[in-house]
Amino acid sequence: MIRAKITVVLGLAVLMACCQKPVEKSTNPIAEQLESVKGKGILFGHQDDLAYGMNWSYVDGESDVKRVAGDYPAMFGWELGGVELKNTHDLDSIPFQVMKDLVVKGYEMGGVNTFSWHPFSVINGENAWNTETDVVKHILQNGSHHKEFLVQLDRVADFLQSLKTGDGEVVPFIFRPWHEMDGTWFWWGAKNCTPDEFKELFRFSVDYLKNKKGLSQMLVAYSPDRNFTSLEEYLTWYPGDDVVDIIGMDNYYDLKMPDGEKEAIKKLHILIAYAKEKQKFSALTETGLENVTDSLWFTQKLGKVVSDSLVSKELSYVMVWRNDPKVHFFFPYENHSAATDAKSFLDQPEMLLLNDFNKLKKINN
Ligand code: BMA
Repeated sequence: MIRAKITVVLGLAVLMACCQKPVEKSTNPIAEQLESVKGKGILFGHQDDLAYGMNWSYVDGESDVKRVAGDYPAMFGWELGGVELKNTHDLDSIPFQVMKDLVVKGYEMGGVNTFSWHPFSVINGENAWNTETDVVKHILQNGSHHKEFLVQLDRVADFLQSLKTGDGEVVPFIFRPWHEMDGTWFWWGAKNCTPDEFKELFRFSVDYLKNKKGLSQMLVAYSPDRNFTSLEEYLTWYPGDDVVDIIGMDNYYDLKMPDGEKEAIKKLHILIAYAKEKQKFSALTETGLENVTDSLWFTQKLGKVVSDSLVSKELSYVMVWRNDPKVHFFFPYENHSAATDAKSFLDQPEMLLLNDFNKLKKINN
């Protein structure tokens, strides 16, 4: 009798396990791809890569990464700042119409697109770096400027919804809002809001875009800067497992300090452990050495980080910032003193450029 009961209970348990809805992340095409290459390599990403570089802008097929390393990055980063004002160009002068085409192109080539957003404030109209006025508490649901904020989100949604191929196929993407909140340089940063206000802002934004605007093709990344030494500190601003897919960190600072790669690795281990526990992805969402002033930075700093045994097994991607000749650059251009080293870094077995990524995806399918 007891044995029969046990058999029934076990049978039910097996049945329930089989019929459980798969976790949402495995239904997102990017999640599937990241899952399929996990442990086989880390995607290399570059902000604005297909739009402009150090000696060119808006030339079809160009890419500073390709010029130096022979192939495109596997991830393309883009900036949405300005779309919330209905500007025709983003903060960094890319026409949104052109960005749209390049995002679709990146997708059709097999790459992953990720978006950052440095929105202008609805309170004083100033840019993301203006911290004179508190904004966050005023744009939350009961705040004085919530309606204005909804207009901003609507415009973000309009743009993201418009990302479709010529055949009308929806382009999946990663959205990485409200980044570096543990720093004090953005109006959503640690100087201008409390962790609770921040979490509410993050949760509201994701819920609105996903559920009100139907952007289910979106994965969401949480990426504080490197100001933490424990999981508890890392999670200070964490808005919740239900709204985050990618456990990220931006880190420029550690990687310019002597031995700083060890610090960066320790922090990535914190992210990785949490991501594993929660079945999420982990990423170094932004890094780089401004103007690549150390010609061995790629192999000696970033290269050491990605070849750490746990990092190489678990991390999904690493992205460096943009190459703008008028402001700064984070990937060497042809004949730059760091170009050979950057290529060596990208030749490391851990690193995936677009062709590597596409081949791995084929093998796994
Ligand atoms: C910063 C700089 C700025 C740029 C901003 C948003 O790090 O590159 O020039 O406007 O990112 O992309």
